This record gives sequence, C-alpha cells and structure tokens, in this order.
Amino acid sequence: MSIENQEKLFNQASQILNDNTWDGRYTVPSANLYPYQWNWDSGFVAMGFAHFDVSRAMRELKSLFEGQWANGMLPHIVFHSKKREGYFPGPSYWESKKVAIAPRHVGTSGITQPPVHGFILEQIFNLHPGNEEVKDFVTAFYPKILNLHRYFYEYRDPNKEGLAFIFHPWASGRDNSPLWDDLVKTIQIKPGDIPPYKRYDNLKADPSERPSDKDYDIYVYLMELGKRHQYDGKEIAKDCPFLVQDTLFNAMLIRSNEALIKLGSKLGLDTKEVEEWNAQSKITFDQKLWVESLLSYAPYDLQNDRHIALKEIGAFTSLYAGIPSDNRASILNDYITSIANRPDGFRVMPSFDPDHNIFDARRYWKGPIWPQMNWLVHQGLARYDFKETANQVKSDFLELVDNLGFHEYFDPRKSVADQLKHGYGGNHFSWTAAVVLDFIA
Ligand code: 2M8
Repeated sequence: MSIENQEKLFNQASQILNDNTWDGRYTVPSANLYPYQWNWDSGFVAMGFAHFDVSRAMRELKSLFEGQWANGMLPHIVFHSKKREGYFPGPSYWESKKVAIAPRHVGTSGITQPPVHGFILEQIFNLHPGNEEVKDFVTAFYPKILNLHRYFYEYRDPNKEGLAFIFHPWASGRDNSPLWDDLVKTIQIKPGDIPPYKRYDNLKADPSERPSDKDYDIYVYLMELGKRHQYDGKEIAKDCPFLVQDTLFNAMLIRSNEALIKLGSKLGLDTKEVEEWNAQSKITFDQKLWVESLLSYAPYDLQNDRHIALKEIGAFTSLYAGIPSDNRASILNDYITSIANRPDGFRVMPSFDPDHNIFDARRYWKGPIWPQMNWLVHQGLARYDFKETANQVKSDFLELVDNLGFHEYFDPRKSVADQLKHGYGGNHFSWTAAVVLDFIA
C-alpha cells in the first residue's frame, strides 16, 4: 500500500475514534448500533488512541474500569449514559445496582468479555518508552487488571484447572458462533422463562447479518439465569447449562497474564501470583483443549464434559499467547495458509471453517472476517515467525478496509466482497479503526 494511502487510512481511522468518543471519556464501538462502552472493544480502542493521543488511551481504560465490580469482575458493557440509546439490553435490564458488589455510580452489565486489557496496557507502555506519565498510569492501573484475573481464577475455575469458564455466548465475544449452536439447542425455553423484550440491533443493521431471534431468546434466558444468581460465578456454575472453557477467552487471559509478568518485572512489581496462575493455565490449555482429530484447539463444554470440536478462529489466538509447541503452531499456520490458497479465493482469516455446512460468509460470527481477530492472529503468527502468513492476514484486512470502508466485519469471499463494495454490520466502527492504526503506524 502506498504511503499516501496509509496516511489517508491513518487520518480516517483517528477521525473515527475521535467521532465515536462521547463526553471526552469513552468510545462507543459504533454510535448507532452499540451506543455504550464495551469491554474488549475499548481495549483495542485504547491501543488505537495510543498511536496519536495517549491521554485519550489512558482515559479510555480508566472509564472502562469505572465499571469494575468489587470482586474484580469487569462487565461487558459500562452504561455511562443513562439515556435509553436504542440498544437491548440497556442499562435498566441488568439491575446491577441491586447487586451489592457492583458500582454505585454507574450501571453495568453482569457478564464479562475476553480479558485483553493486560496486553493492551503492555502495548501502550511499549509505545511510549520513557514517558513518565504513562509509566505512572501503568503502575497505578496494574492492580485493577490483576484483580480481574484473580476474579477469573477464584470464581470461574471450579475445578482449579487454570481455565476460566464463561456462562454466556456474549462473554466469548463471538456471540452466534457455530461453536455454541449444539449447546444452546439443549436449552428448552418454557413460557414464562424469559420476559418480553424488543431488539433494536436488527432494525439498525441488516437482519440477515445478525443473530436470529432464537439466538436472542437464549441470550435472554442466560442473562435471566445470571440475574437470579446476582451474576455470582460460583453459584452460576452449579446450574447453568452453558458453561464453557473457551479458547479465545483463555488465550487472552494467558497473554494478558504474560503481559502483567513482563510489565511487573520492568516496574519492580510483585509478579509471583500471576506467574503461578499462568504456568498452570498454559499447560492446561495446551493439554486439555487440543483435539488431535481436529488438528486444532477447541473450547470445552463443562456441563456435558466434551470438546466443542469445530474449526474456529478462537483456537488460532493461542499463538499470540505462546501456547502451542512449534509443531502445533506449524499445524495452525498450515491451516491458515490453506485457506489463503483456496482455489475459490478467500481472504484470511474467516471466523469459521469455510468447509463446514454451518459456515455463513455474511452472518456475524458464522464466517466473516473480524478486524480485531485478524490483529490477534497476526500477532500470533509474527510471534512464531510465520512472516508470510502474518503479512497475508494483515494485508488482506487492510485491503478490505481500503476498498470497502471501516465496517464491523467483512465477507471473506473475494469475488463477493469486491462486488458488494461494502462490509457488514455497523460502519465507522471503532475497533476497525484501532486495528488499522496499529497495523499501519
Ligand atoms: C457484539 O456483541 C454485542 C453483545 O455484546 C451485540 O451483538 O449486541 C460482538 O461482536 C462483541 O464481540 C462486541 O464486543 C460487541 C460490540 O462491538 O458487539
């Protein structure tokens, strides 16, 4: 890509992040579709800001952690705005203020999202060597992330294996991924189990690119279950039908642990606890989640005691966390290369197995390319020195944004995407902008 083009994308991306910032304090993923502050979106946003306005980067994380609960849990949405912005479930749905350990001054959701904040903090720190303000910020912020990780090991790991469970598909960040299809089919919703509710997402984005109404019923069912247990992980573990040790979620935890260890040793902080967590987590992830017949890692369904053996993008983020041996890493790299070389012309990296009959190139987490996932996969491939594949993952993404705009997700089929001339879901999307900023900085 030419220097002029890179400059153009950099300027557009920074403009999007500035435009999506509300009250100068927090950035919404998309002003229309997601009008509050989201957990892992804001992690990527902070990394994007760190390239041109590090004060905003730090402010973004501070605002997000205003929503942190007393037990360390970081909710997936922080509702700084009390207005009903046309999003379901909005601030009043969760009833977080009825929970004694939730913040008093701001409403939040009761579920969490992939813990990216440790390595985001490391990115910000590394981008600003010698900046005393950044150093002070990182030192002050470190215990908040440590508390978050402690929460996962204490409340979300009933067998003390070193892997955290999630109890809602939204917590995986990959809402309607085919990973969850079979498991959610086991949940029978009876009349009266869920309250009436109204979706807005499928009015604002093309419904064929969004989760189905059936998916939403399950989301509400599981939120109701969480609410009944005051979102207490230990209680939820006892009777929730959806209890999953997810690949992406735990890879993010492990990579963020590693970041805390590295930052802690640079800043003279105590890293003993996080080192112990991480040593166990890395081993359990590699041993328990690898499925030889799939030649990949797969999430583990704790209630039914089985792997969810499907080829899906979360597994590939294990590379960024340094989990696989060189041999397993090569297997993962070969798979990505095979998709890039398909005769029917695919950009990498689709979020789900294109050869599976559930694959859907348009529908949300059932196949499209997602910006932040390409960033994570790129980092992992680079870590293992798979330079060519890493470059492909990066250039395919930048080409999509350059040709089609800053969308939420994209069609991986070259012929379709190039003819369509647009991406899917929301536009002027924050994490798309953030990833562009980091890739071309
Ligand atoms: C999507 O999820 C939200 C619920 O959290 C939704 O569909 O309403 C997911 O892509 C999630 O990973 C993302 O954080 C969120 C905001 O971009 O949107």
